Amino acid sequence: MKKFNSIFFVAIFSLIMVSCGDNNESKRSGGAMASNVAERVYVAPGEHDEYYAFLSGGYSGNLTVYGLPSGRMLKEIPVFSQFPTNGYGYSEETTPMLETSFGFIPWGDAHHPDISQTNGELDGRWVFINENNTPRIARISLEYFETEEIIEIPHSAGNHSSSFVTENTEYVVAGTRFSVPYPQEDIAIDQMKGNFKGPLTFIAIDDKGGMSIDFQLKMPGFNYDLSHPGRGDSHGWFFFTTYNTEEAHTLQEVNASQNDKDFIAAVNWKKIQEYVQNGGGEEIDAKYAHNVFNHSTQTATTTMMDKVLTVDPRDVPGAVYFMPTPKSPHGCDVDPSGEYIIGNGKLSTDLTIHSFSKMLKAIENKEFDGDAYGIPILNFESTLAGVVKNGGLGPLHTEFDDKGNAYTTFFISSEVVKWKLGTWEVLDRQPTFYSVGHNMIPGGNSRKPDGKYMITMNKITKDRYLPTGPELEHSAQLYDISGEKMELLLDFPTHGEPHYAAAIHADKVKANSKKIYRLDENKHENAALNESETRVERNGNEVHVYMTMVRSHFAPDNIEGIKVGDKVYFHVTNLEQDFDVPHGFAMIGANTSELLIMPGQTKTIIWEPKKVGVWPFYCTDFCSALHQEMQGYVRVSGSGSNVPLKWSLDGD
Ligand code: RUQ
Ligand code: CUA
Repeated sequence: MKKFNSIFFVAIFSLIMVSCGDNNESKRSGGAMASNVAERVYVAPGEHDEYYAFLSGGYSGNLTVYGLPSGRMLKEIPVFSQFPTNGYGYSEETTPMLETSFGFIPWGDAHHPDISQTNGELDGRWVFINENNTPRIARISLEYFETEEIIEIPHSAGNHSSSFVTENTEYVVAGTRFSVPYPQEDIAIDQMKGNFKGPLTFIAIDDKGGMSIDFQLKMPGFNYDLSHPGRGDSHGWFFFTTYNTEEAHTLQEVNASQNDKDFIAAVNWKKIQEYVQNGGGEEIDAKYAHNVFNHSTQTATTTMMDKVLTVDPRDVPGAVYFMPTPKSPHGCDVDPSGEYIIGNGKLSTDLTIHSFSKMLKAIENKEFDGDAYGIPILNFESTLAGVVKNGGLGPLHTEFDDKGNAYTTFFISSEVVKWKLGTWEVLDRQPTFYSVGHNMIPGGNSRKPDGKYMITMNKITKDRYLPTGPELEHSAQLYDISGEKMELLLDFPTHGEPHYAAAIHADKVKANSKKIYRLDENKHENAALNESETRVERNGNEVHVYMTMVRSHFAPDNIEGIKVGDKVYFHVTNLEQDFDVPHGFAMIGANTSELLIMPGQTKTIIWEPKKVGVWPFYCTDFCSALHQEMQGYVRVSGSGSNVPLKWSLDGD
């Protein structure tokens, strides 16, 4: 019977994949319809898109910025992975951003971007995104479109039910997907049940965006898959889906699907906040990195933290409840009013919708069906608002528009289904190509969603584009959702695997977008702010080159007296103060990436010359008609040589 379940789903899945493939041919009709659709996504040359969309880069570790409706990729922002394009994670200034308690980690698996909010509306200050593998949360500035801060989440494993933001950006939440010993210890894996825990971490955000772990809630050892904050009346609560409440430690595809219902955990974080503000909780050891990029010194620093406050939910009565939710729910979505909490039971065809107001009543009336590890389980019927019947197969995620409709993705039946909040009737369904994971409506996780566009992020690309060998990029699709029926407008390839995205009207961001780094604000300790400050200094076998760049030369551009075995630091400052005039710096044989340096910015790389000779360096970014002339030489002598240290530009 156990085996039958998984075989059954594989069979359905393959059937559907085949039929999707067939459908696709007939969808490719051209003609008048197609040109009308094309106009609606067409952004003429020189025109700007209406929305910024931030797509998770998944296993690229990064965040990509797209314009909607055009689907044009505007930028890739490095977050958790080294990025040779601009030297992030390679330059001396940025390597601290990738420090962790496990040491330097050059890669991450990014999942759920979420935009900061004020009064339940997107405010366009920051994007937060979680790293799943080595649990971390990053904050990206929407002035610089750069990663400013990364905090590691201790005691967590598979940081997946993250990084969702409360209505006034009080907290960003990071929940563990894998239950683990808490704190970690050496224990037999089959001792999991009852011994492992599922910590949920609440990270406080200050008004400059600064992140600090306020507390960790020591929940039972279930898998916490996704989460969303309450809003409106339910502001102050946070909801998490769980699966593997069976606490199975092996063959989870079968063993974690035994219980008919898992839970949505409802967490009253305001109550816990009060509890810890009054001295509640216990400080325990925890080693985690907190990395902050300072825009004034243009340098990141790492602080290793060693304590975290842990709260046992049983010590805060009334703070945590479980709502039974059928069939291993994945997505956990809260509608714009804050009244409905939607559980997407991924092994089901139905959606379960809980009511926040009924939940409060059930709590008041103590309508419990026992408890799990001391946490009350609310009676299923008591919190149930309704069921969307036969939505599709394999529901994953739900987003909302501004007209009281919800849009749920179905992975197995490869479609997105529109249904009405309150009546639960299915209004429309459209195929996705293929096997959609998340969908996203701009503002969909806020009180004020936009009702114009939706994108779906699909897991399988197959035949949608020209074939590019076995490995394909994933794919997003843009739908017009302003009418009664959803209408597919556009396919566009994405980068990595986009788990979730967040989008915001461009007007809320573009005016604040920085154009340059101001030289008069450059407090980098190794900056040369004009050519007269350039120099080369030797300290033992360490050599520091303080260099500038401006169209179209380096100062200095000739350096002699470097020896094999030296460690040469190039501290390079771009003196330009015009928008969009970066210069690059690349040194032959350097065991690192180039530097791409923005106007007013200073960056550093290390070069350890290994061979005697005269070695060139050059600018990597075509910056002027004389870009090819933007180059220089370093003379490298033998390790015992006494060639004097000397540097020059045009003989000076
Ligand atoms: S997940 S396809 Cu990482 Cu958000 Cu649901
Ligand atoms: Cu500077 Cu090319």
